[in-house]
Amino acid sequence: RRVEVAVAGAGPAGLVLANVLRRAGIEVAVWERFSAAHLERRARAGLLEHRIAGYLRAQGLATGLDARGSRHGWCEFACLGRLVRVDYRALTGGAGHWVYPQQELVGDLLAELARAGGPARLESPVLGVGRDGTGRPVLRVAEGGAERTYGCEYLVGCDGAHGIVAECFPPQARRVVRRRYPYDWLTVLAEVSRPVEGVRYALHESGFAGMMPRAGTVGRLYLQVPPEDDPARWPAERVQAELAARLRPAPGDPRVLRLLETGVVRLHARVRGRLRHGRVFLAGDAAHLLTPSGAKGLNLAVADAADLADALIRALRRGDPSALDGYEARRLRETWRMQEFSDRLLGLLHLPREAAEPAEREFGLRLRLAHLRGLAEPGPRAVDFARDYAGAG
Ligand code: RFL
Repeated sequence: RRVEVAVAGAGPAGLVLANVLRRAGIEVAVWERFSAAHLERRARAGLLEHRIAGYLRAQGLATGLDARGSRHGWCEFACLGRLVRVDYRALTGGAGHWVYPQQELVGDLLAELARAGGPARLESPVLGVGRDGTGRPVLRVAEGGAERTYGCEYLVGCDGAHGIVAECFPPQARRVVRRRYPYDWLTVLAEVSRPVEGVRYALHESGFAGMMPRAGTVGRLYLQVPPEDDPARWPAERVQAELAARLRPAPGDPRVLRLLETGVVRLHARVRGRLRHGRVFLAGDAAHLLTPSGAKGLNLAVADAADLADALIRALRRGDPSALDGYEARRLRETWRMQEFSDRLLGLLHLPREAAEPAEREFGLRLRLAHLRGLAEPGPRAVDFARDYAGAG
């Protein structure tokens, strides 16, 4: 059994890649370990950058986004009783976000792929990767209870942060650089009293809290907790009280009514040194992991897929591998740009661990408030931040 391009993982990266390749007439197959029901329930990201929405639209993959997504273009920072609003859509001349839950995008992309005649092979995990005598990748997959082998011209690992494709790289190409941040976030999906219209970041002496829009009256909330804290120490009432204390909703602001889902994000970031080994490529979270601070992970995953789709089409249809040869360098450059921004934003949102005394904590907050005010006033500093935040290049 053979396909031209084999894709491991039906997340946003794998599904965008497969859809675009199929539209170009390339024979592509996607293997995914979970069922459609599981993928369409898995709530994660929800903010799509302007350029990513534009790309999906240009590829004919934005019908659901255009029908059910909403636009969003400002964020605000609560600090020392002040609220500083950054209208990044205005500052960038129109580069706002689209609010559209990741699981709905994944559902749309699965449906589009099926419509294009090549449905994803769900509940079919990739078990291992090898090479044939010509150096072409060979996959071992479990399909319908049987183990099968497929050969391909190119294999792309879009199998997320714990994927196995990257593990087939030789040890020297498996190097990863990483940072563990000295805090974690409780992450909560909650029913809120009214739709969240913009992102709110709260800088507070007890720690950071955040609220991001999702569909309708569902919000994504974040609460800084000490690293490796036990989630059992955070019952719903404590989470709600702490969110209210840090976010300080004014009358008319969305209030948390009910917690729907609670988890912990261990805040770390990492980047793989190599995104390519021979005919095997990595894209999305399989290649790099960002903290959720700047809402970049999903966008970077789709941007990787867009770049790689274009490069594979050139290689397979025009016999020109030059774009594939530059893939790793282009994506690493972009990844580090996003990592730098996410790291900068985290530094702004969290007080340093050394600031233990109240006076030091207040000093840290006052510095941050001064900085935030600079981001809200028209000028080069504000425009730079807005462009980074909106992914406007
Ligand atoms: P995914 O979405 O993890 O998809 C990988 C897929 O591969 C499958 N898989 C396998 N399939 C077959 N065989 C195997 N051996 C396999 N191993 C794994 C998995 O089942 C899965 O379906 O990776 P992808 O496509 O690279 O997409 C990345 C994004 O999902 C991720 O970056 C974002 O969700 C990150 N993220 C956010 N990003 C944003 O841009 N904005 C946000 O607001 C935002 N919020 C978040 C987030 C991630 C969160 N998580 C994961 C904790 C909020 C949360 C809570």
